[in-house]
Amino acid sequence: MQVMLGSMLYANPIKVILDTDMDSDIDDVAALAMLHHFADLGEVEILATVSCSSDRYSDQLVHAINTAFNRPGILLGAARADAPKHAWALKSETLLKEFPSKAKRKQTMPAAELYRKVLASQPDKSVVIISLGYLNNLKDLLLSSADKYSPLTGAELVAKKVASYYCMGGTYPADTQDSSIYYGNFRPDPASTAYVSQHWPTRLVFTGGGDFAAKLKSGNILKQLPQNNIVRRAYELAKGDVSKDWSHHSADVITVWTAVRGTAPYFKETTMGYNEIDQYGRNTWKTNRDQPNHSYISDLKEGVEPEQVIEAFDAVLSRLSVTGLK
Ligand SMILES: [Ca+2]
Repeated sequence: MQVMLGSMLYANPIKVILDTDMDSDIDDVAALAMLHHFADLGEVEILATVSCSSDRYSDQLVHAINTAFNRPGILLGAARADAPKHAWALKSETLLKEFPSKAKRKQTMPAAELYRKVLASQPDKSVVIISLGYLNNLKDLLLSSADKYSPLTGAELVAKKVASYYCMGGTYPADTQDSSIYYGNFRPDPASTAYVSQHWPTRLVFTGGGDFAAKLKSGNILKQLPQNNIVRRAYELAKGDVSKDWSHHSADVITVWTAVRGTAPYFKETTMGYNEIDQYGRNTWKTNRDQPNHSYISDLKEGVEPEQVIEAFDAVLSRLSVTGLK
């Protein structure tokens, strides 16, 4: 019933390509699962899923999650071997052992090539790109040349086919932390971060991490799901048994939510100014001039309490039990 209702409400699902560092943190798992749930509701069509991490399990785990949500055929893009990678809370190897994908993985393509193949096949100004990790693939895409898929350069192809790009990364109004920090989405590859930020030719909405994402902790509700749910298991492996608090920052969840459902009624979007990236990958939101395609989401609307947003996120996560079973 939900699916039918969703399909009726969303006659034109948003066409999404998701780019994720499925290597270190569990909010990527929740965010990809949320995107699948929105696809179940008819709100989005997932065109492709892309890994920006060189971690050996990253694209495999993306495929395993796609399979758990009954979409094993989604095209996969892989990062270059010299791409950044991290290890932290996400227990990829264990998850892949426990949730082996029965569906054979379609051949994984280099990310920039897959972007070109998919974008070239879509209507103009129709695709929303969501990145939840490093920006290496998107720099490669912008700098790509004409190929069998399109006579356009990467930048021209993006300008023609992409409607908006939602980028999880940075803290707002400025990242003032020490220059030696390597983690996060912007710091591991500062050159790609700066290039994409400066040269992206369509609307580019940044969504913030740091304190903003940390005050919107979601996921504790996953305890209510069956034990064979891959999202629940990812949180359990990272957080411990059910006596522990499983709530976790929602950085990537915020990006997927706002890219699909927009800012209303919870989030404030700041449009005046632009994001400047320094040599260490630190961002500063500058207001000495406006760059019309840049905006950021890193505040709640006046009067909105974090608990309201957490409740909305958890309501979606609690419904993942209808799919996502091994
Ligand atoms: Ca991420």
